[in-house]
Amino acid sequence: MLTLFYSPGSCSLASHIALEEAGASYEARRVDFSVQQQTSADFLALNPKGRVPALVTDRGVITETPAILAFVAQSFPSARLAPVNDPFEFARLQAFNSYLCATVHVAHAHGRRGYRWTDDAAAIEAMKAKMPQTMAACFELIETTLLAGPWVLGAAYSVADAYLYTMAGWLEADGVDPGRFPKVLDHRNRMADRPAVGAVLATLQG
Ligand SMILES: N[C@@H](CCC(=O)N[C@@H](CS)C(=O)NCC(=O)O)C(=O)O
Repeated sequence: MLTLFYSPGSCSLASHIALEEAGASYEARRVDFSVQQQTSADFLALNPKGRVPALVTDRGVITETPAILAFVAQSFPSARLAPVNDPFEFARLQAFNSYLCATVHVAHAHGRRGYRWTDDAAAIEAMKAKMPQTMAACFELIETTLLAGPWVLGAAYSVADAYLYTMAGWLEADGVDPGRFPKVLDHRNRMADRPAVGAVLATLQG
């Protein structure tokens, strides 16, 4: 049995969708950010990083979205969520997921969590002001170069699609018009039609 610790609206959505697409048997447990549950002693004992997602497995806890996505894809090969037997294609998947994790997510975090990088109030405001521009630049690259189409890797759907869907869902709140990125928008709409995505979103609203 797997247990996913998540928070609605966060990057944990990608792991949640991947588990659902995999047909995994899992429990989803909400971490309540409104009461800073991610910094509670109980949660820090589970994930000392104080972040979601965290996936509890029978061999230990996995953190970091790209690691969780690769674990889910490799654990449920019949779901075909990654090119697990092709080292080059798997590296392409990891490169895309790493870009989302290390560059796009960090750009997004500058908008609301600037305190991670500085205590200077003016610098925090400057990071917040710059964030829509850096997010737009990231999505320009995704639109023109990284998103092969129709799915991230090309013809085959993969866990990278769940991850892109998650971050593309942040564009409006980040002050970026998704209409600037027709391929990304089309991808987002097709993702929303997938039964697994609908099932996860229904549980988050309930
Ligand atoms: N690199 C991590 C980032 C995890 C992360 O920053 N999660 C955010 C939600 S999107 C979080 O838990 N934030 C809580 C906080 O900063 O207190 C990953 O990709 O899983």
